[in-house]
Amino acid sequence: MARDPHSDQEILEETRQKTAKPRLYKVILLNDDYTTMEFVLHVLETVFHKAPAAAHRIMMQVHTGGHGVCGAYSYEVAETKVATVQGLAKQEGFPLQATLEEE
Ligand code: TYC
Repeated sequence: MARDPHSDQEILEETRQKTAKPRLYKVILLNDDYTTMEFVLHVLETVFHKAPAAAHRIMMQVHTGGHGVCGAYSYEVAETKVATVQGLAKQEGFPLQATLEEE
């Protein structure tokens, strides 16, 4: 006998399968020897909307530890922020690099 595609059981299964976890991606800033601290602070305040004290903390974390997290976003937003950082750095002639990591 064919199953009724509109039975209660069928509808409940469909509801569960459509619940996707929103995946977040960390934007990581990498250290280098040439980008100025001032420029990194500018990037953290303008691209990542950090207050001056938070920007300073993250910048020093990158400077002393090699890398630091700027924030976590949807894939599209994170990817756009990485591209924006690289575009600004290129404009100013700095080798500053940013990358993505799934949370
Ligand atoms: N290390 C750089 C300097 O001494 C500063 C710096 C900090 C560079 C953070 C990149 O992501 C960075 N001028």
